[in-house]
Amino acid sequence: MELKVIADAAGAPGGGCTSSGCGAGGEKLAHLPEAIRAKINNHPCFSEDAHHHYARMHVAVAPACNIQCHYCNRKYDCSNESRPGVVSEVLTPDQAVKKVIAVAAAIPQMTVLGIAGPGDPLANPQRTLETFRQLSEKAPDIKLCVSTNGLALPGLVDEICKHNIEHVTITINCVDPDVGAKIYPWIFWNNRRVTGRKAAEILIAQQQKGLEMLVARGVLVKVNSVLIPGVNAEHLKEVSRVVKAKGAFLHNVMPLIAEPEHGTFYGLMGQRGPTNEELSALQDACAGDMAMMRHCRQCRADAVGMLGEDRGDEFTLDKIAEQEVDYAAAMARRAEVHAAIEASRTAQRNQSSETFVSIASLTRRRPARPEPRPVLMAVATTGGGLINQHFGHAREFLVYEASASDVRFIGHRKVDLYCSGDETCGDGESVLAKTIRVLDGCEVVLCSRIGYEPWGQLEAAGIAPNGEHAMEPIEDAVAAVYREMEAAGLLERSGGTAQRMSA
Ligand code: CLF
Ligand code: SF4
Repeated sequence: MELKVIADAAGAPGGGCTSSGCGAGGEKLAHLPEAIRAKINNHPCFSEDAHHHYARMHVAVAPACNIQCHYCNRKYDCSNESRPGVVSEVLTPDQAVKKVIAVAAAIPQMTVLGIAGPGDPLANPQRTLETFRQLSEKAPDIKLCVSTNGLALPGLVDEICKHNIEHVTITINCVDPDVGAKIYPWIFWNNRRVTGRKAAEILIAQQQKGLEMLVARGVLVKVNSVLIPGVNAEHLKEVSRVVKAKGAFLHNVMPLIAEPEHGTFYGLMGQRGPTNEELSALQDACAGDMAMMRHCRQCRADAVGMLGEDRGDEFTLDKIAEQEVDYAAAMARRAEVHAAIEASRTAQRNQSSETFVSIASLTRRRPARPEPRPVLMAVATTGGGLINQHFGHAREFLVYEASASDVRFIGHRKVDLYCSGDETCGDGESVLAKTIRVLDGCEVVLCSRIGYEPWGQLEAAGIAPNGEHAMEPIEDAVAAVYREMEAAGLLERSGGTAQRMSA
């Protein structure tokens, strides 16, 4: 079991998929045909609601790539939808299958196995397809998912369908070769290197052909696009229009990650990534009636766990080497866990539908008054769709917008962890200050508990801490706080200046 180490010791593992997921919550999927709902109901990337309940994992079996993107340095892994970093272990298909079985038994809510790098999965077709082939036989209850830059896709569509892969992500950053020439310096095509505009032209044609072929075969396709300010920002609206017209199911616009220390072309030349506001505005502009993924965590090519968490260290090859899993027993246990999750989701949905009626009635109660203004609220959660995390333990916050008509998931904000336990809760003010900056624009933060010190600093920054809705469903709690704010007269529009709930 020799491991191929592709990272230097200083680097952190990296990688991720090229998928574009959907931001649709469970209640927003009702219009979809049953067959599609069944495909996405427990896929944490293709359904925003599912990501509160189900986990995914990646196996890094694909080291090579057939193109070069200006935002990628594979020493630091595929940054097209991952944090810059490195994968610590490149696995053989046999090793990957063993790892998947071990994770599936230990984390029954893991429903999807994705292959997403660290290079391009379809530039390593034997390794990728052999992994899928074995898993479709040995673990038929796991959904299979692959992401690709699309160059080799048309030639492999039949193989993909043969292995029962129902979810494919294509990273499409442009449909115009002149834009593409600024993103891709070269591709490897027909045994030679092609550069410049010609390279982009070939890549775009292959991506579009692959998209059409997959859609024709009923495979759900998500398109990922990396938002590169000044390069393809405006152009992504056209990308969204084109891929939607061709039948893509979801579009995931992700922010460029470019830092000099990653050694990428963009990182070294100082190309910046987008701000939260730029990303959000473009996602809104691309949305139309196409589902947008807003919950992508740009995860690593060897990520394990719920989106936003990484439990890969628990399942390194040395730790699982001696494990023998009875997968039939594991599958039965997994089915029980999934049934319990579904029962809980149904209960939450039923409760939420009452909540949304209630929110909608805000304006109807007093028709003479102007509609209350929307409010951004940050939420600390470990999953399950509940407010169940201590403020100081949160590595990220989900951000929701509450308005008179609904509660809408907007995205997530990553922060540094500053609290290492009850004894230290409240220490580490500089990280707390950073956290408060990250939450800029939010007026409320909902969590299960919060220490005295951060409470005071949040209030001083105009963000109201709220621990009164611990263990409640997120959207219900956000709606309840919104109603409280409305009742307290805090939601009136006053010349565009928002009144804050706290000082
Ligand atoms: Fe992986 Fe991608 Fe499949 Fe998901 S990730 S191959 S679709 S199972 Fe998901 Fe991660 Fe974002 Fe990708 S959060 S980087 S969208
Ligand atoms: Fe890197 Fe992925 Fe681009 Fe290949 S497709 S160069 S692995 S970002």
